[in-house]
Amino acid sequence: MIQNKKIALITGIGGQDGSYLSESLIERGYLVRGIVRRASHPNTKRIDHLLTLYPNDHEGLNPFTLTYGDLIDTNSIRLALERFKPDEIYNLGAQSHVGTSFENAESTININTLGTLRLLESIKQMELPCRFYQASSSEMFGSSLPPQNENTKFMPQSPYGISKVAAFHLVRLYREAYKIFACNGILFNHESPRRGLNFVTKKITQEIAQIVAGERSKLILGNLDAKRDWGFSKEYVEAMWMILQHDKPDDFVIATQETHTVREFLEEAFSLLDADYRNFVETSDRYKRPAEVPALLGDSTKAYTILKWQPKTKFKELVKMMLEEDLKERGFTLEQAKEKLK
Ligand code: NAP
Ligand code: G4F
Repeated sequence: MIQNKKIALITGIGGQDGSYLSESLIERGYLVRGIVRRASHPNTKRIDHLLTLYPNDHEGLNPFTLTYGDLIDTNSIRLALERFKPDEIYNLGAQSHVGTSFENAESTININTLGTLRLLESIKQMELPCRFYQASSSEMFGSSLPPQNENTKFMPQSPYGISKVAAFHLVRLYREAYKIFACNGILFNHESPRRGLNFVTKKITQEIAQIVAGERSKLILGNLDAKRDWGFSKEYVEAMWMILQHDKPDDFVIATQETHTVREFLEEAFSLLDADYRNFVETSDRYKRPAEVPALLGDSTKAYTILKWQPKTKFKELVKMMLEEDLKERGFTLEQAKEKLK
């Protein structure tokens, strides 16, 4: 805490959620500090507007400051904790792509599980009086039947899911054994115009915009029958903050309580352009996974009852928001795009 200003440290600050959470915490008067990995090509596109507003040339009361670090590098984590002495830590850094985790299982577990352990151990050893948020995931429920809530059994179906289950239990253990204020937010899928390009929602809306712009003719996808509970990232990061403001550390499911197939996402997106997705979409085994999570549908009654958190943006609005944004980037409105696909 500096002059009554809370300090929040975010790992994965350059990701989809990290960027929205930074904006939200700065608005609340926090001093936001972030860990980014050194990259050969800039990986800060989603937070460049904040870097422009708050140049990284001084620290003190600067609302936004970054440092290089890596969840696989214990020393870099210790250094960041010693330098910033955060009141709240949001551990959002992860190898977050489920499909990639089948090919990069070892690094996924190193970053997602051991990275969480490195943070918790550092907090414990340094006796840092901070609150800790862990980005747990509905992917942990795997093949457990919907609806899923805090009492549903974890049956993970990917190295990513397993990495997050192990991290979930580390958080629970450090809470119980060492009295660290550590919480899990079990978030169901959440999307936005800032979503990474190789997640299915963004892939669909971006590639439709490319079709409209004449840059491609087809969209190639994997399993169209998987069901997901898709919400809006900007609203989900508010839940992260609320979880850490609660009077006791606990775990919460965050979801819209609606589920749709990938096919329904396609139907909705193409119907906004008066088009039939079947004329533009092909499937390929290349995008299918060795094991799949068939259906996710969250029951977030606990978050609603205790935190009073509830989502505003539902499926249709989310699809429209993402599609309009991708079309806009290419200079098209929905009406102009409709004409192009006729
Ligand atoms: P994202 O856009 O993929 O962001 C992940 C961030 O983690 C990126 O900034 C990435 O940096 C960073 N990162 C990766 N490896 C790292 C390492 N070794 N050290 C430090 N940082 C590292 O993911 P997101 O959608 O914002 O999700 C945020 C968190 O919530 C993740 O932990 C994810 O697993 C979890 N989650 C997401 C969802 C969802 O639907 N979005 C649902 C449940 C849980 P680079 O740019 O350098 O790669
Ligand atoms: O968009 P996805 O890659 O998200 P997935 O696997 O559900 O994981 C996301 O949500 C988790 C929460 O449950 C997070 F923890 C995780 O970090 C990530 O944010 O895939 C959604 C569905 C899957 O069933 C996948 O098989 O879409 C299916 N799919 C079909 N074709 C595709 C594709 N997924 C991708 N990425 N690319 C395709 O071409």
